[in-house]
Amino acid sequence: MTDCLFCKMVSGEIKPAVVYENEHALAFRDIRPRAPVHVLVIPKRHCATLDDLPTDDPALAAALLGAVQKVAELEGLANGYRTVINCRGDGGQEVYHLHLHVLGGRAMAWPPG
Ligand code: D5M
Repeated sequence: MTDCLFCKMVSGEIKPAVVYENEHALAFRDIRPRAPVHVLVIPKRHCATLDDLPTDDPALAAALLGAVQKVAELEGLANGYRTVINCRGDGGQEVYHLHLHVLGGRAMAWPPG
């Protein structure tokens, strides 16, 4: 999608601080970090929300979760981490290109706000 911020990162029009990528997923540092480590994992193909993730393409979901595992390894999150997907309005989603937040480097509180 031409007017999607995160699609521009996939195409290279905007250059994020890339942490990891595989065939289907790109991981880069969040511009407004909420923890010492805050990385976003996105699908390279445009999906607006979690509800739009195609369930007929299990390789895509597997690649996203595999990228989360790889980010945790690369960022040294041996003590654990949190993965968050904000979905639409009540979920607090701001950018409408599916992304998994990977937060770590400190202990997380529960429940989230
Ligand atoms: O989270 C959207 C996230 O996207 C939020 O944590 C900031 C991040 N963001 C916004 N613009 C950028 C750029 N340009 N680079 C890196 N990170 C960015 P949401 O779950 O939609 O609320």
